[in-house]
Amino acid sequence: MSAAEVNFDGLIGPNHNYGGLSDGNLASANNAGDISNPREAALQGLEKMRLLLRAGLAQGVLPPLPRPNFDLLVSAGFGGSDRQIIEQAAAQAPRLLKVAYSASSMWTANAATVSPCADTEDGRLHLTAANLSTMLHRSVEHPDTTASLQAIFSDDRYFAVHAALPMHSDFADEGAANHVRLCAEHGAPGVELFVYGRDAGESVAGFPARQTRLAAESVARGHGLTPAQAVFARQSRAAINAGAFHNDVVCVGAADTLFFHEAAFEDTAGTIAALSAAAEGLFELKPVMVPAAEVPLEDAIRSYLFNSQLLVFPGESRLVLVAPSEAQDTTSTREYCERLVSSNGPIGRVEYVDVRQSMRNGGGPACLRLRVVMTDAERAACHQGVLMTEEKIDALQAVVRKTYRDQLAPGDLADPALADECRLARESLLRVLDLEELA
Ligand code: SUG
Repeated sequence: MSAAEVNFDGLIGPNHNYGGLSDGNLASANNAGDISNPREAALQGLEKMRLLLRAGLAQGVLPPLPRPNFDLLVSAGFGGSDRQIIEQAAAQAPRLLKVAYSASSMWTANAATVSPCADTEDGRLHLTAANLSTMLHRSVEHPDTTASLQAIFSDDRYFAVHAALPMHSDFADEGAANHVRLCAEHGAPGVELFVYGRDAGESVAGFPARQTRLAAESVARGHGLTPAQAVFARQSRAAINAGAFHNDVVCVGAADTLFFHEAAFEDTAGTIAALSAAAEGLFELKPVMVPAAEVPLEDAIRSYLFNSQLLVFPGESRLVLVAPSEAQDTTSTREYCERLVSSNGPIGRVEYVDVRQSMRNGGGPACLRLRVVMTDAERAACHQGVLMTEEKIDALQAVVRKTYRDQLAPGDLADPALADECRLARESLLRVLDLEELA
Protein backbone atom coordinates (compact mmCIF):
# COMPACT_ATOMS: atom_id res chain seq x y z
CA MET A 1 0.00 0.00 0.00
CA SER A 2 1.37 3.42 -0.82
CA ALA A 3 1.61 5.82 2.09
CA ALA A 4 3.60 8.87 3.09
CA GLU A 5 4.78 10.27 6.37
CA VAL A 6 3.10 13.50 7.41
CA ASN A 7 4.93 15.41 10.12
CA PHE A 8 2.50 17.23 12.39
CA ASP A 9 4.50 19.97 14.06
CA GLY A 10 3.35 21.78 17.15
CA LEU A 11 2.51 25.36 16.35
CA ILE A 12 4.36 27.28 19.07
CA GLY A 13 2.04 29.37 21.19
CA PRO A 14 2.29 33.04 22.27
CA ASN A 15 2.91 31.83 25.83
CA HIS A 16 6.31 30.19 25.09
CA ASN A 17 8.42 30.83 28.20
CA TYR A 18 11.29 29.43 30.20
CA GLY A 19 9.60 28.13 33.33
CA GLY A 20 12.23 25.65 34.50
CA LEU A 21 9.49 23.12 35.02
CA SER A 22 11.07 19.87 33.83
CA ASP A 23 13.24 17.98 36.29
CA GLY A 24 15.79 15.91 34.36
CA ASN A 25 15.68 18.20 31.32
CA LEU A 26 18.97 20.08 31.53
CA ALA A 27 18.09 22.80 29.03
CA SER A 28 14.86 23.61 30.87
CA ALA A 29 16.76 23.84 34.16
CA ASN A 30 19.68 25.85 32.74
CA ASN A 31 17.49 28.46 31.06
CA ALA A 32 14.89 28.78 33.81
CA GLY A 33 13.83 32.37 34.30
CA ASP A 34 15.36 33.68 31.07
CA ILE A 35 13.42 35.97 28.78
CA SER A 36 11.89 34.05 25.88
CA ASN A 37 10.88 35.33 22.47
CA PRO A 38 7.57 33.67 21.53
CA ARG A 39 7.41 35.43 18.15
CA GLU A 40 10.84 34.19 17.11
CA ALA A 41 10.06 30.71 18.47
CA ALA A 42 6.92 30.35 16.37
CA LEU A 43 8.59 31.78 13.26
CA GLN A 44 11.51 29.35 13.66
CA GLY A 45 9.11 26.43 13.92
CA LEU A 46 7.17 27.55 10.85
CA GLU A 47 10.39 27.98 8.85
CA LYS A 48 11.35 24.41 9.69
CA MET A 49 7.98 23.31 8.33
CA ARG A 50 8.56 25.36 5.18
CA LEU A 51 11.91 23.68 4.62
CA LEU A 52 10.30 20.24 4.62
CA LEU A 53 7.38 21.36 2.51
CA ARG A 54 9.76 22.78 -0.09
CA ALA A 55 11.62 19.47 -0.11
CA GLY A 56 8.37 17.85 -1.25
CA LEU A 57 7.28 16.37 2.09
CA ALA A 58 3.77 16.53 3.53
CA GLN A 59 3.53 18.79 6.54
CA GLY A 60 0.77 19.22 9.11
CA VAL A 61 0.37 21.19 12.33
CA LEU A 62 -1.30 20.72 15.68
CA PRO A 63 -2.63 23.96 17.18
CA PRO A 64 -1.40 25.35 20.50
CA LEU A 65 -3.57 24.55 23.51
CA PRO A 66 -5.60 27.21 25.33
CA ARG A 67 -3.33 28.88 27.87
CA PRO A 68 -3.27 29.91 30.61
CA ASN A 69 -5.03 26.79 31.74
CA PHE A 70 -7.78 28.33 33.85
CA ASP A 71 -9.23 24.90 34.72
CA LEU A 72 -6.00 24.05 36.51
CA LEU A 73 -5.98 27.33 38.43
CA VAL A 74 -9.63 26.89 39.40
CA SER A 75 -8.87 23.32 40.54
CA ALA A 76 -6.24 24.84 42.81
CA GLY A 77 -8.90 26.95 44.51
CA PHE A 78 -8.55 30.25 42.64
CA GLY A 79 -11.78 31.92 41.59
CA GLY A 80 -13.46 35.07 40.31
CA SER A 81 -12.82 36.78 37.00
CA ASP A 82 -9.92 35.76 34.77
CA ARG A 83 -8.05 38.83 35.96
CA GLN A 84 -8.61 37.94 39.62
CA ILE A 85 -7.55 34.33 39.09
CA ILE A 86 -4.29 35.44 37.50
CA GLU A 87 -3.56 38.10 40.07
CA GLN A 88 -4.19 35.73 42.97
CA ALA A 89 -2.18 32.92 41.40
CA ALA A 90 0.71 35.30 40.65
CA ALA A 91 0.76 36.40 44.28
CA GLN A 92 0.13 33.08 46.01
CA ALA A 93 1.34 30.35 43.67
CA PRO A 94 3.71 31.76 41.03
CA ARG A 95 5.03 28.33 40.08
CA LEU A 96 1.53 27.07 39.44
CA LEU A 97 0.92 30.08 37.21
CA LYS A 98 3.98 29.05 35.18
CA VAL A 99 2.57 25.54 34.94
CA ALA A 100 -0.76 26.94 33.73
CA TYR A 101 1.06 29.05 31.14
CA SER A 102 3.41 26.39 29.76
CA ALA A 103 3.58 26.19 25.98
CA SER A 104 4.81 22.60 26.22
CA SER A 105 2.22 21.25 23.76
CA MET A 106 4.57 22.52 21.02
CA TRP A 107 6.54 19.26 21.46
CA THR A 108 4.10 17.08 19.60
CA ALA A 109 6.40 14.06 19.70
CA ASN A 110 4.85 13.81 23.17
CA ALA A 111 1.27 14.36 22.02
CA ALA A 112 0.53 10.74 21.14
CA THR A 113 1.84 7.40 19.92
CA VAL A 114 0.85 6.57 16.36
CA SER A 115 0.60 3.24 14.54
CA PRO A 116 -0.17 3.36 10.83
CA CYS A 117 -2.82 1.15 9.28
CA ALA A 118 -0.25 -1.23 7.78
CA ASP A 119 0.64 -2.35 11.32
CA THR A 120 -2.74 -2.63 13.02
CA GLU A 121 -5.16 -5.51 13.34
CA ASP A 122 -8.23 -3.57 12.20
CA GLY A 123 -6.41 -1.76 9.37
CA ARG A 124 -7.04 1.68 10.85
CA LEU A 125 -4.54 4.34 11.87
CA HIS A 126 -4.37 4.36 15.68
CA LEU A 127 -3.37 7.30 17.87
CA THR A 128 -3.18 7.21 21.68
CA ALA A 129 -2.87 10.56 23.41
CA ALA A 130 -0.01 10.51 25.93
CA ASN A 131 -0.94 11.08 29.57
CA LEU A 132 2.41 12.82 30.26
CA SER A 133 1.76 12.02 33.89
CA THR A 134 5.29 12.66 35.20
CA MET A 135 5.44 16.46 34.91
CA LEU A 136 2.55 18.52 36.24
CA HIS A 137 2.64 21.08 33.41
CA ARG A 138 2.54 18.31 30.83
CA SER A 139 -0.03 16.13 32.60
CA VAL A 140 -2.73 18.69 31.85
CA GLU A 141 -2.20 18.57 28.08
CA HIS A 142 -3.96 15.35 27.18
CA PRO A 143 -7.66 16.37 27.34
CA ASP A 144 -7.10 19.24 24.90
CA THR A 145 -4.68 17.20 22.80
CA THR A 146 -7.27 14.44 22.50
CA ALA A 147 -9.83 17.04 21.40
CA SER A 148 -7.42 18.30 18.71
CA LEU A 149 -6.72 14.77 17.49
CA GLN A 150 -10.42 13.95 17.42
CA ALA A 151 -11.13 17.07 15.40
CA ILE A 152 -8.38 16.26 12.89
CA PHE A 153 -8.76 12.48 12.70
CA SER A 154 -12.53 12.34 13.07
CA ASP A 155 -13.45 9.77 10.41
CA ASP A 156 -13.64 6.50 12.32
CA ARG A 157 -13.61 4.43 9.16
CA TYR A 158 -9.94 5.33 8.96
CA PHE A 159 -8.85 6.52 12.37
CA ALA A 160 -9.03 5.36 16.00
CA VAL A 161 -8.16 8.05 18.54
CA HIS A 162 -7.63 6.56 21.99
CA ALA A 163 -7.84 8.60 25.18
CA ALA A 164 -4.76 8.73 27.38
CA LEU A 165 -3.88 5.82 29.67
CA PRO A 166 -4.87 6.07 33.36
CA MET A 167 -3.19 8.97 35.13
CA HIS A 168 -0.89 7.03 37.43
CA SER A 169 2.84 6.67 37.57
CA ASP A 170 2.57 2.95 36.67
CA PHE A 171 1.10 4.05 33.32
CA ALA A 172 3.49 6.96 32.72
CA ASP A 173 3.46 7.56 28.97
CA GLU A 174 5.28 10.21 26.92
CA GLY A 175 4.05 9.21 23.48
CA ALA A 176 6.07 8.99 20.29
CA ALA A 177 9.23 10.40 21.91
CA ASN A 178 9.82 6.85 23.15
CA HIS A 179 8.59 5.10 20.00
CA VAL A 180 10.29 4.41 16.68
CA ARG A 181 8.71 2.75 13.65
CA LEU A 182 10.99 0.98 11.22
CA CYS A 183 9.97 -0.42 7.82
CA ALA A 184 11.01 -1.14 4.25
CA GLU A 185 8.84 1.76 3.08
CA HIS A 186 6.17 3.79 4.83
CA GLY A 187 3.20 1.84 3.47
CA ALA A 188 4.65 -1.61 4.25
CA PRO A 189 4.12 -3.39 7.59
CA GLY A 190 6.67 -2.18 10.10
CA VAL A 191 8.37 -3.00 13.35
CA GLU A 192 7.53 -0.71 16.26
CA LEU A 193 10.15 -0.10 18.93
CA PHE A 194 8.84 1.02 22.33
CA VAL A 195 11.46 2.30 24.75
CA TYR A 196 10.74 2.52 28.47
CA GLY A 197 12.77 3.72 31.45
CA ARG A 198 11.27 1.62 34.24
CA ASP A 199 8.73 -1.04 35.07
CA ALA A 200 5.41 -0.23 36.71
CA GLY A 201 5.91 -0.04 40.45
CA GLU A 202 9.68 0.27 40.17
CA SER A 203 11.34 3.28 41.71
CA VAL A 204 14.61 4.43 40.21
CA ALA A 205 17.34 6.68 41.54
CA GLY A 206 18.21 9.94 39.81
CA PHE A 207 16.22 11.80 37.20
CA PRO A 208 12.66 10.61 36.56
CA ALA A 209 12.05 7.80 34.07
CA ARG A 210 8.98 9.12 32.29
CA GLN A 211 7.86 5.96 30.47
CA THR A 212 6.93 2.58 31.89
CA ARG A 213 6.94 -0.74 30.14
CA LEU A 214 3.32 -1.23 31.17
CA ALA A 215 2.35 1.98 29.39
CA ALA A 216 4.22 0.95 26.24
CA GLU A 217 2.66 -2.51 26.22
CA SER A 218 -0.79 -1.05 26.82
CA VAL A 219 -0.48 1.27 23.84
CA ALA A 220 0.77 -1.57 21.62
CA ARG A 221 -2.16 -3.76 22.68
CA GLY A 222 -4.68 -0.97 22.18
CA HIS A 223 -3.36 -0.38 18.67
CA GLY A 224 -3.73 -4.04 17.77
CA LEU A 225 -0.09 -4.67 16.93
CA THR A 226 0.91 -8.29 16.60
CA PRO A 227 3.38 -9.29 19.33
CA ALA A 228 5.98 -10.20 16.72
CA GLN A 229 5.99 -6.62 15.40
CA ALA A 230 6.46 -4.85 18.72
CA VAL A 231 9.85 -4.70 20.43
CA PHE A 232 10.21 -3.35 23.98
CA ALA A 233 13.61 -2.08 25.05
CA ARG A 234 14.81 -0.48 28.22
CA GLN A 235 16.43 2.93 28.01
CA SER A 236 19.76 3.06 29.83
CA ARG A 237 19.76 4.63 33.27
CA ALA A 238 23.04 6.31 32.34
CA ALA A 239 21.30 8.13 29.48
CA ILE A 240 18.38 9.25 31.66
CA ASN A 241 20.69 10.45 34.42
CA ALA A 242 22.82 12.33 31.89
CA GLY A 243 19.71 14.26 30.77
CA ALA A 244 18.07 12.07 28.10
CA PHE A 245 14.59 12.36 29.56
CA HIS A 246 13.12 10.78 26.43
CA ASN A 247 14.67 8.14 24.19
CA ASP A 248 14.50 10.56 21.24
CA VAL A 249 17.32 12.56 22.84
CA VAL A 250 19.69 9.64 22.10
CA CYS A 251 18.02 7.77 19.22
CA VAL A 252 16.08 8.34 16.01
CA GLY A 253 14.98 5.88 13.37
CA ALA A 254 13.38 5.97 9.95
CA ALA A 255 12.76 3.42 7.20
CA ASP A 256 15.26 0.59 7.83
CA THR A 257 17.75 2.72 9.79
CA LEU A 258 18.19 3.13 13.52
CA PHE A 259 20.60 5.94 14.46
CA PHE A 260 21.50 5.87 18.14
CA HIS A 261 24.12 6.58 20.75
CA GLU A 262 26.10 3.74 22.24
CA ALA A 263 24.64 4.57 25.68
CA ALA A 264 20.98 4.75 24.55
CA PHE A 265 19.84 1.28 25.61
CA GLU A 266 20.42 -0.82 28.69
CA ASP A 267 21.14 -3.81 26.43
CA THR A 268 22.28 -2.61 23.01
CA ALA A 269 23.08 -6.01 21.51
CA GLY A 270 19.80 -7.48 22.77
CA THR A 271 17.79 -4.54 21.40
CA ILE A 272 19.37 -4.74 17.96
CA ALA A 273 18.97 -8.53 17.88
CA ALA A 274 15.28 -8.26 18.81
CA LEU A 275 14.69 -5.60 16.15
CA SER A 276 16.51 -7.61 13.49
CA ALA A 277 14.49 -10.70 14.36
CA ALA A 278 11.21 -8.75 14.20
CA ALA A 279 12.25 -7.27 10.85
CA GLU A 280 13.02 -10.63 9.30
CA GLY A 281 11.09 -11.08 6.06
CA LEU A 282 10.15 -7.37 6.05
CA PHE A 283 13.47 -5.54 5.71
CA GLU A 284 17.07 -5.72 6.80
CA LEU A 285 17.76 -3.47 9.77
CA LYS A 286 20.58 -0.95 9.35
CA PRO A 287 21.84 0.06 12.81
CA VAL A 288 24.09 3.12 12.96
CA MET A 289 25.57 3.25 16.45
CA VAL A 290 27.54 6.32 17.47
CA PRO A 291 30.35 5.39 19.88
CA ALA A 292 30.93 7.46 23.01
CA ALA A 293 34.57 7.70 21.96
CA GLU A 294 33.47 9.78 18.95
CA VAL A 295 30.56 11.67 20.51
CA PRO A 296 30.55 11.75 24.33
CA LEU A 297 27.07 11.28 25.79
CA GLU A 298 27.21 14.80 27.25
CA ASP A 299 27.84 16.28 23.79
CA ALA A 300 25.02 14.21 22.31
CA ILE A 301 22.64 15.59 24.92
CA ARG A 302 23.87 19.17 24.81
CA SER A 303 23.81 19.33 21.01
CA TYR A 304 20.67 17.20 20.54
CA LEU A 305 22.28 15.42 17.58
CA PHE A 306 19.82 12.54 17.86
CA ASN A 307 16.81 14.79 18.32
CA SER A 308 16.87 15.24 14.58
CA GLN A 309 14.33 14.36 11.97
CA LEU A 310 15.48 11.43 9.85
CA LEU A 311 13.65 11.72 6.56
CA VAL A 312 13.22 10.14 3.17
CA PHE A 313 13.52 13.19 0.90
CA PRO A 314 11.91 12.76 -2.52
CA GLY A 315 14.60 12.21 -5.14
CA GLU A 316 17.37 11.39 -2.66
CA SER A 317 18.56 7.82 -2.33
CA ARG A 318 19.93 8.19 1.19
CA LEU A 319 18.21 9.53 4.30
CA VAL A 320 18.48 13.19 5.32
CA LEU A 321 19.09 14.16 8.94
CA VAL A 322 17.45 17.49 9.81
CA ALA A 323 19.48 18.41 12.87
CA PRO A 324 19.47 21.37 15.26
CA SER A 325 22.11 24.04 14.59
CA GLU A 326 23.55 23.26 18.04
CA ALA A 327 24.83 19.99 16.54
CA GLN A 328 26.76 22.08 14.02
CA ASP A 329 28.13 24.33 16.78
CA THR A 330 29.42 21.37 18.83
CA THR A 331 32.75 20.13 17.49
CA SER A 332 32.34 16.40 18.16
CA THR A 333 28.87 16.18 16.62
CA ARG A 334 29.72 18.35 13.61
CA GLU A 335 32.80 16.28 12.86
CA TYR A 336 30.87 13.07 13.39
CA CYS A 337 28.24 14.25 10.89
CA GLU A 338 30.92 15.04 8.34
CA ARG A 339 32.25 11.48 8.62
CA LEU A 340 28.72 10.05 8.62
CA VAL A 341 27.72 11.53 5.29
CA SER A 342 31.04 10.83 3.60
CA SER A 343 30.78 7.14 4.51
CA ASN A 344 28.54 5.01 2.35
CA GLY A 345 26.02 4.43 5.14
CA PRO A 346 22.26 5.02 4.98
CA ILE A 347 22.40 8.73 5.99
CA GLY A 348 23.53 10.86 3.05
CA ARG A 349 23.09 14.45 4.16
CA VAL A 350 22.66 16.64 7.21
CA GLU A 351 20.60 19.80 7.07
CA TYR A 352 20.90 22.11 10.10
CA VAL A 353 17.90 24.13 11.27
CA ASP A 354 17.57 26.94 13.80
CA VAL A 355 14.97 26.10 16.44
CA ARG A 356 16.96 27.67 19.27
CA GLN A 357 13.99 29.10 21.12
CA SER A 358 12.53 25.61 21.53
CA MET A 359 15.93 24.03 22.10
CA ARG A 360 16.45 26.21 25.16
CA ASN A 361 13.56 24.32 26.76
CA GLY A 362 14.92 20.95 25.64
CA GLY A 363 12.95 20.56 22.41
CA GLY A 364 14.78 19.92 19.13
CA PRO A 365 13.48 19.29 15.61
CA ALA A 366 12.29 15.77 16.50
CA CYS A 367 10.42 16.93 19.62
CA LEU A 368 8.52 19.44 17.55
CA ARG A 369 6.91 16.86 15.29
CA LEU A 370 4.53 13.91 15.49
CA ARG A 371 4.99 11.48 12.65
CA VAL A 372 1.79 10.17 11.10
CA VAL A 373 2.18 7.73 8.21
CA MET A 374 -0.94 8.07 6.08
CA THR A 375 -2.34 6.51 2.93
CA ASP A 376 -3.76 8.83 0.26
CA ALA A 377 -7.30 7.94 1.40
CA GLU A 378 -6.45 8.76 5.02
CA ARG A 379 -4.88 12.02 4.04
CA ALA A 380 -8.02 12.93 2.13
CA ALA A 381 -10.18 11.92 5.12
CA CYS A 382 -8.38 13.99 7.75
CA HIS A 383 -9.11 17.65 8.48
CA GLN A 384 -7.61 19.54 5.52
CA GLY A 385 -7.09 22.83 7.34
CA VAL A 386 -4.06 21.53 9.24
CA LEU A 387 -2.19 20.38 6.13
CA MET A 388 0.32 23.05 5.25
CA THR A 389 0.90 24.94 2.04
CA GLU A 390 3.34 27.83 1.67
CA GLU A 391 0.36 30.20 1.69
CA LYS A 392 -0.91 28.78 4.96
CA ILE A 393 2.55 29.08 6.51
CA ASP A 394 2.61 32.71 5.35
CA ALA A 395 -0.81 33.30 6.91
CA LEU A 396 0.23 31.72 10.21
CA GLN A 397 3.43 33.75 10.25
CA ALA A 398 1.41 36.91 9.63
CA VAL A 399 -0.73 36.11 12.70
CA VAL A 400 2.41 35.46 14.74
CA ARG A 401 4.04 38.72 13.67
CA LYS A 402 0.89 40.63 14.51
CA THR A 403 -0.14 39.03 17.80
CA TYR A 404 2.90 37.52 19.57
CA ARG A 405 5.22 39.33 21.96
CA ASP A 406 8.93 39.28 21.21
CA GLN A 407 9.86 39.15 24.89
CA LEU A 408 8.33 37.23 27.73
CA ALA A 409 9.88 37.23 31.20
CA PRO A 410 8.54 35.03 34.00
CA GLY A 411 7.15 38.13 35.75
CA ASP A 412 5.09 38.98 32.66
CA LEU A 413 2.85 35.97 33.32
CA ALA A 414 1.27 38.02 36.12
CA ASP A 415 0.00 40.54 33.55
CA PRO A 416 -3.71 39.79 32.97
CA ALA A 417 -3.46 41.39 29.51
CA LEU A 418 -1.27 38.47 28.40
CA ALA A 419 -4.14 36.03 28.88
CA ASP A 420 -6.32 38.05 26.48
CA GLU A 421 -3.50 38.30 23.96
CA CYS A 422 -2.99 34.54 24.07
CA ARG A 423 -6.67 33.87 23.54
CA LEU A 424 -6.95 36.27 20.62
CA ALA A 425 -3.77 34.96 19.00
CA ARG A 426 -4.97 31.37 19.29
CA GLU A 427 -8.35 32.25 17.84
CA SER A 428 -6.65 33.83 14.82
CA LEU A 429 -4.44 30.76 14.33
CA LEU A 430 -7.44 28.43 14.62
CA ARG A 431 -9.22 30.48 11.95
CA VAL A 432 -6.34 29.92 9.51
CA LEU A 433 -6.51 26.19 10.28
CA ASP A 434 -10.29 26.12 9.93
CA LEU A 435 -10.49 24.71 13.46
CA GLU A 436 -12.63 27.36 15.19
CA GLU A 437 -14.51 24.51 16.89
CA LEU A 438 -11.52 24.19 19.27
CA ALA A 439 -11.67 27.84 20.37
O1 SUG B 1 8.84 17.62 28.48
N1 SUG B 1 10.28 20.78 28.07
C1 SUG B 1 9.79 19.56 27.48
C2 SUG B 1 10.64 19.16 26.29
C3 SUG B 1 10.03 18.02 25.54
C4 SUG B 1 10.94 17.50 24.50
N2 SUG B 1 10.33 16.44 23.80
C5 SUG B 1 10.97 15.37 23.33
N3 SUG B 1 12.18 15.05 23.69
N4 SUG B 1 10.32 14.61 22.51
C6 SUG B 1 9.76 18.44 28.52
O2 SUG B 1 10.66 18.39 29.36
C7 SUG B 1 10.18 22.67 29.58
C8 SUG B 1 9.16 23.66 29.99
C9 SUG B 1 9.68 24.70 30.93
O3 SUG B 1 10.57 24.40 31.72
O4 SUG B 1 9.14 25.83 30.88
C10 SUG B 1 9.55 21.44 28.96
O5 SUG B 1 8.46 21.08 29.30
